[in-house]
Amino acid sequence: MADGSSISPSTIPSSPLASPLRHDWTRAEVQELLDLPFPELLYRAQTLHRQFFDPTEIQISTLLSIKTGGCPEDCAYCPQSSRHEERVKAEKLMAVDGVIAEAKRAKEAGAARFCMGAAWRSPKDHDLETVCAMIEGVKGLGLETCVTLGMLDDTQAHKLKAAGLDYYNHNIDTSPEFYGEIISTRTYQDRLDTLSNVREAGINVCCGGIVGMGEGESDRAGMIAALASMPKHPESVPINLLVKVAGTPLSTAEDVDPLDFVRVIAAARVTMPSSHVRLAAGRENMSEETQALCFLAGANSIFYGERLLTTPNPAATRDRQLLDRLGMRTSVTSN
Ligand code: SAM
Ligand code: DTB
Ligand code: SF4
Repeated sequence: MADGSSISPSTIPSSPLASPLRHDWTRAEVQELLDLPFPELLYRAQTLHRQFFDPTEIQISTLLSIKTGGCPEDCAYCPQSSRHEERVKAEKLMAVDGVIAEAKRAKEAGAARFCMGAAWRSPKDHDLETVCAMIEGVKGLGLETCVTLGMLDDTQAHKLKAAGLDYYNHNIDTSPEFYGEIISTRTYQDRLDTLSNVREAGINVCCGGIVGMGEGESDRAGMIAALASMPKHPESVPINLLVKVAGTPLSTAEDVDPLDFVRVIAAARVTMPSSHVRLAAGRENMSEETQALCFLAGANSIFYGERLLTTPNPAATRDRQLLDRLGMRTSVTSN
C-alpha cells in the first residue's frame, strides 16, 4: 500500500470522471487501483457509482439450489464437489412446482431476481427442458430469472433464451494464472467459451469470482482486469468472499483483511461502472460495518434470504434492518 506522499500524478487522473467505460484494463492498472490510498480509491469508486446509479439503491436476488451436491468437478472451494470429503448430500433435480413455490416465497419477501443453481458440469438435455419450465414459471410470477448450470453450448444457451431467461451466472472465479490451482477438471478457456455462448444467445451475463482462496493481490487484479476487459462488461459482477466449508481443500484458507476485500469491490466499481456489483457470498461472516463499506465502495446488489446454495446467508429481516440503518432501499428494477 502506498502512503499519501507517494501518489504520482499519473496514478490519479485530474478528473475521476474521465472515460468511465473502458474495455482495455490491464492487470497493472487494476493493481494501481488496489494500491491507491483507501480514501482515494473510495472517492473514485463513489464518483463513478453516482454517475450510473442511485447510491442508496440495492438490487436483491434470492438463490435456490435446484440440484444439490454430487458434482463431478473438483473446484477446491465448493462443498458440492463429489471429489471432496463430501459434506453436502447429492440430491436429484427439484420438481418444477417446488421451485415455483420457493420463487413465490422469495417474491413475497421482496426479491427482484430469482437465481437457480445446479451442481452440474453442464446440463443434460432432458434436465435442460425441466429448467426451461422452471424459468417460464418463475418469469410468470414477475421475477427476473437467473440460472447457473455449468458449461453450455450455443444450442443450450438459445433454448434458455427462448424460455425467457434474463441472466446466466458463470464465474471466472479468479485470475487466469491462478485458475489451475483451484480447478483442474475444466479450463479457464472453457469458462470463456460458455460466456461467449451466453452473450451470443442474447442473455445478460452474471460473472465474477471469489476472494480469499489463497490468491495473491496480483491475482485479484488479474481477475478484475479479465472481467473489465471483456468486450461487453458482465451486467452483474458477483464478488464472493470464500465461504470456508469443512471438507473442502480450502477450508483452512487464510482470512482476508476486510479492507482488502472492500478494495476489490471498489476496483470492480471503478473498472465496470455501469454494472451491478454484487456483494455475494461471505456476508454471514462479515461485520455489518464491512458490508456498509462495501456499499460505499460501489456494491449495489446482495443475495437476500437465509440460504445461499448450501451455506447460510444473513436473514432477510437482518438485511432489512441494516439497509434501514443505512437509509438505503431495495431497487424495484435492475439491469
Ligand atoms: N456448477 C455451476 C458452476 O460452477 O458454474 C454453478 C454453481 S456454482 C456453486 C456457482 C459459483 O458459486 C461458483 O462459480 C463460485 O464462484 C461460487 N461458489 C461456490 N462455492 C463457494 C464458496 N464456498 N465460497 C464462495 N463462492 C462459492
Ligand atoms: C455466485 O457468484 N455466488 C453464488 C451464485 N453465484 C450462484 C453461489 C455462492 C455459493 C456459496 C457456497 C454455497 O452456499 O454452497
Ligand atoms: Fe460443481 Fe459448480 Fe461446485 Fe464446481 S462450483 S464443484 S462446477 S457445483
